Amino acid sequence: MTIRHNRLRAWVEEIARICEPDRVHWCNGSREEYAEMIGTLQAAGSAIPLNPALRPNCYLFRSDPSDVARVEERTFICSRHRDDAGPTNNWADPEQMRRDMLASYRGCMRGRTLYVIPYSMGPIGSPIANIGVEITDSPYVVVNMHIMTRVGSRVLDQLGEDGEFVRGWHSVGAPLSPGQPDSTWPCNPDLSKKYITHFPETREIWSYGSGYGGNALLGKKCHALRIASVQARDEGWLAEHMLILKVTPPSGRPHYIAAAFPSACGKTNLAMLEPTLPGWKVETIGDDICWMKFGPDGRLHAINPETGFFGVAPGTSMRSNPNAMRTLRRDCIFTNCVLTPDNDVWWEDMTETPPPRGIDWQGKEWTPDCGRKGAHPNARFTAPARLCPVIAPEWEDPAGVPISAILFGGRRGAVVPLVVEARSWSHGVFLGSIMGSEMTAAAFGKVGTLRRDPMAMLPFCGYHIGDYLAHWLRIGTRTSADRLPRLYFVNWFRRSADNRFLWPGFGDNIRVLKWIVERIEGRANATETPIGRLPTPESLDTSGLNLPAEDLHELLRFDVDGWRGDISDIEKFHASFGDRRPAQLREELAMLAREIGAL
Ligand code: OXD
Ligand code: MN
Repeated sequence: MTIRHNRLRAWVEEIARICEPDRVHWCNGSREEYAEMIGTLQAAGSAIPLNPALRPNCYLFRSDPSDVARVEERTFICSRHRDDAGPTNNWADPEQMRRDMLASYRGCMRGRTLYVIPYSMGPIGSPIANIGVEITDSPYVVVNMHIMTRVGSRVLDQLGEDGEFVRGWHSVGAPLSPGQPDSTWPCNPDLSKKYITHFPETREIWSYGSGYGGNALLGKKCHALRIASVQARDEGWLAEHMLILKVTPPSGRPHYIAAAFPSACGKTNLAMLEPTLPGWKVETIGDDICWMKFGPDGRLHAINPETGFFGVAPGTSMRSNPNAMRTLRRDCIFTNCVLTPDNDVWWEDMTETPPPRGIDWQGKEWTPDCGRKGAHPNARFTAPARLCPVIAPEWEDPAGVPISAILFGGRRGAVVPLVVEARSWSHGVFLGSIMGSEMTAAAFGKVGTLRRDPMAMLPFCGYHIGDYLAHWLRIGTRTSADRLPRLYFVNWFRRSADNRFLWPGFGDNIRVLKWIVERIEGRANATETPIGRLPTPESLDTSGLNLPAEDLHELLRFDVDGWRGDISDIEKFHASFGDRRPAQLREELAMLAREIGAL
């Protein structure tokens, strides 16, 4: 392959000099390359082929037990000034970090191949898309990037001789000495040696020691969120942790909705929802990341920068997400799932009856009653988006889709009602800034405690969170109010006094989408409250649900005592932004506090 881009070629040569790989391979993105790479992984014992009669062209991988998820404590934003990383990121001095990481990178690819992956986030040539190049020594990363992004020669053509690109440098950090047998999941098992580092000013990502998910597939969280959020701030657009869906009412006029939820709150399920209301249709544009730019019509137009779904497997079932299950029938990669006796995959809650036995994610014999989970809670599928039976035909439209509404959601057992409409853009930004989730797994804090997660960007915003919210407020001044998406706060997880979920969720979330669409079209009623506009009970379609009136009342109740209890926590959280706390958010909070007598 001739590389016409001199800066790119020189960068790859420099990295090869430091990492000392045995070979360099430029990825062309072809199907043959994918097959060849899978062949290599199979020969190494890393890729376990699944039963071709049940799941053709699908493979299972098992990670090292030390390398199973994103590592937030080892994720760094190395901006020149500490203040630019803000209170929600780990900052490290860029020069010191470069020195430390260079010491790790020296010779780290010995015995391995260095792969160069040119990729496009977004349809190639779209004015909303952006190009990156990832260097990696992991063929597992290559095959996953093939599914998750647009890879190869087409991207190099688009880059031309001098195009700009985000530089991603990844190594699993496990050099091989001559004759040393490789492990099936090479990585550096020592957490203190893992680094997921971002240099926002120079648009660089340096990742070392982990081969898992967002740590290693650099197009996703590192590029499309942390680096892109900085590009978006500088250039006046939005790079967000949001799904994008298309909802079509019986009348036939579709709306496009984006929605931010923290990790593991059901974004993929909502993106592929199977509506329970007759005549309503939901199609998917994306399930995790949304880039939005103003179009010539003054509206925000969104693309899904990815081409695949890297979804959490446990909990995915024909009940929770039938369209995901249908997507997973062929050409997929599974990581850390159970291998069943008939060479298929399984995970907790996939079926009511588990397989009688299997091999668990650690490669050990497993039975449902052995006391251990078979799949790791963060087991994943990597699935091509084009295989989703409800992918919208326009999902790759380079112009993007015009967004009518943006939802902010979290997992709150109390306080936050089922749905509330913001009064204005700045009020909506306020609601987005206070969203959060009660922890269900100990991964990011104590179970049951509330982790505030503004716009679901807490682990993904590449700069100061106060500046990020100020950027959102500024976006609201860039066009006329009627061109901006309407903003909503949603909560599927509200519980009763006896701890039942009050809302059925899943396919019945269409009822909330219906109310939102009818609000946008000026056809649904709402009641003004200090936290925004709540549906009147009759305006929410609960037909056929058998939802007790008390439950509906509770779901749509403005819980004044609950909100009073939240005020000081919100104040503390916003105060942590220091002098970068936007004045408008201070005013929104003061107004809420005044109205509910919490001052
Ligand atoms: C993800 C996440 O993997 O948000 O999408 O953690
Ligand atoms: Mn995510």
